[in-house]
Amino acid sequence: MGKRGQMTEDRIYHTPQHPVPPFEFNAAVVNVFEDMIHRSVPMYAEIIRQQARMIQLGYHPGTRIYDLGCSTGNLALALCAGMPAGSFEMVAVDSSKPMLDAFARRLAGWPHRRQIVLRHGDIRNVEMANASVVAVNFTLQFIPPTDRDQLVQQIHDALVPGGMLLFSEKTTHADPRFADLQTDFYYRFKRENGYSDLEISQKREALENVLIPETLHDHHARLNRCGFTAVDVWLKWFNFCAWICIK
Ligand code: GEK
Repeated sequence: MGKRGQMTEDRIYHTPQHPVPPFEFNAAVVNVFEDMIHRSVPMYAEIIRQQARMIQLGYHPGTRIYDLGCSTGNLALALCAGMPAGSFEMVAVDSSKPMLDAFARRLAGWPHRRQIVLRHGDIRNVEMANASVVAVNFTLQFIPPTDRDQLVQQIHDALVPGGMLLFSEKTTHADPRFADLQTDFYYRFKRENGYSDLEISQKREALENVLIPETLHDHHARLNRCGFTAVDVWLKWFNFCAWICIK
């Protein structure tokens, strides 16, 4: 990951917009993505760092790692930093071309670049097989809820026995007392990271009906329905949650 000091600052919602358009992963977002994700996702760097370690433990030579909704490749670059060139194969998928272009530019300097295939497309249509690890970080939340079961089933079916799904999401809570507390602490986090109330409220409006969070209960029920028998929350920060699931 690049140094945060060198990142372009996210000022997308800095000035009033009427109306606020629905959020998209376009070139303007990609340009500020590093800054945006670190200032908007609590524990993001920790999630990527520990996932890279879990992948080092769980990866079997001859199998593949998939990163679905890979954005600009932070997980892949953490793996490059931790695993020797030639020691793993990864397929990284994203539907945003500007994200993949940025990923390709970052990868160019690494000796690992030929073992990471960047695929432009919708993760609902990607053919997957022989996976020892599938990572889906903060991306299932952008898939229409009615399509989520089928995608998680495809992931399960693509994993080899004992394979891992590493999964992170923004969640919600069925009990409004906890839901409100989580939202309150999340907005405090964003304010502490320099976002104004205007930026917070315009981003919330932009994500309405675009990012659709589910409860932990919904996620666990789906993971079980799709055949994952071992599911553990390894990190939770209010409404942000990261799981490890084993086939
Ligand atoms: C990270 N995992 O840095 N098919 C493919 N890609 C999609 C789809 C789809 N249907 N929908 C959204 N995306 C990353 C962070 S960001 C999360 C993930 C965030 C892509 C979208 O283009 C974007 O790159 C990514 O999923 C979500 O660890 O920015 O909040």
